[in-house]
Amino acid sequence: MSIDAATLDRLRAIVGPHGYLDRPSDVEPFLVDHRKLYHGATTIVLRPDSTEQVAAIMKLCNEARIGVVPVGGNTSYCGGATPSGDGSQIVLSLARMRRIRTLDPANYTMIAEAGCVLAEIQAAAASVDRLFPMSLGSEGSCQLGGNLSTNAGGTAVLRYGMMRDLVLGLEVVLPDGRVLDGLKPLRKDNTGYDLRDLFIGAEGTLGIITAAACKLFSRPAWALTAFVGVPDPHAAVTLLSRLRAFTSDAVTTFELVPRVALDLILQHIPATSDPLDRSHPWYVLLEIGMGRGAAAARESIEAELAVALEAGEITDAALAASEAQREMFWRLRETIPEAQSREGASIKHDISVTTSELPRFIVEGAALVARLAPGARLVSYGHLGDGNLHFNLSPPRGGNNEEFARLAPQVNRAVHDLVARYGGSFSAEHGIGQLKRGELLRYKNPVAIELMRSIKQAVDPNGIMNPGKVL
Ligand code: S2G
Ligand code: ZN
Repeated sequence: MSIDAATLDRLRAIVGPHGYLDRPSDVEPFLVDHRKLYHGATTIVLRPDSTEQVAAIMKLCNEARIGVVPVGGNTSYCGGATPSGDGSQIVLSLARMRRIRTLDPANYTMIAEAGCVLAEIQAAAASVDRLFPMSLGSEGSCQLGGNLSTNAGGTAVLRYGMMRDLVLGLEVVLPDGRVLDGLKPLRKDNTGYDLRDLFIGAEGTLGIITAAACKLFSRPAWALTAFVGVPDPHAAVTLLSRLRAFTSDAVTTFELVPRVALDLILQHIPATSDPLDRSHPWYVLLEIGMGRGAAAARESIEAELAVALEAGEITDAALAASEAQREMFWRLRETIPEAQSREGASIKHDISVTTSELPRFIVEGAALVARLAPGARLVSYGHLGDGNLHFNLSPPRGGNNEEFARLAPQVNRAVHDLVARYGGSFSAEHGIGQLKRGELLRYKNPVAIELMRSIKQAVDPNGIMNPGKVL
């Protein structure tokens, strides 16, 4: 069911000759998701360069009942920005809306448009000696609008929170074309329901985020970055508490890395090496950042790590002595997804439980997957400080990829059921998209589902916003 020619002409007229793609080769990249799980179809990718153009597009599509699939950098993990296969939907890319509208260092805020690549946002903040702390592997291509629509996490959540915590206000185009201007960069504005939070994490199913008032933070004058060996996740949790207490919560990053992940990286990622001279079962990449006034703290933190060594919480430690070494430590964490995909198929889980329960979950989860996928390698890594693990499996060494991948539904169900028994979440940071709609119905509180459905009906009564995603 394709879109009629007259409507397509009206859509092209709204954005102008540079504002759309309709040659198959130009459209192709928008039809497949980051993990290549889904392949859709569309006649046209619209690339508006203003909120007014987005509003006119939405008004027209709402009247014509045409589904609209918003897309940013297309780096999501759940197929949230891929159109259906029947060609009935249009794709709306925010990529041309990439202005930094205001920078206000004294107010520690900036207003930026949805198409800004995350790295551009970070650079704009740095240009006025401020920090926009969202940091994740895809920061060179993911866009602010997509980060907001998926409530992205990344590796600094422990100290600064997720996207939801980094934004003061949004500009959103509603399905009928009205513009919700909520861009006041105020930390305090208690005037009615918090409509901003409705759209953050909604994955484009309620409206199109076109700009955001972002919080900025002080840039740390120095960072202590360490890659430490730990005996087990329990010791890592104890170490985290020690360092949070010692630095009064200046721990920015605390990422758990199992030895099997390090082996995959050393095997698949060029120019990497093991920073420690012995092999350890588990590692933590940690980073602490402080200001000029706390320069002396660096030595006392290093002394505290020695105390942790005495206490058996760490078994060895490498402290970055240069920016190059710091980047090398980070590469050992950020390239895990790439190393895993080079190794073959992976059965993925993006789960969270309380940090205190996480070590016990890992032991129980490992026993579970050993039963269900004998010989598979458990690559359980990630944001320990957030209780968020990427509890991923790689095939047995030399195993058959297709045979292994066929185990995914059964393994996913068993792991998610275990997570539910721990009172955890089956999707900690990657959202629902189209991949996890079944899990949402299975695990989410039914009253929450009813309320989400009522909100969806109220805001998008014609169901044109990113159809088939989330609900
Ligand atoms: C991360 C990647 C997800 C995965 O923190 O690198 O979000 O399953 C992840 O590898
Ligand atoms: Zn992650």
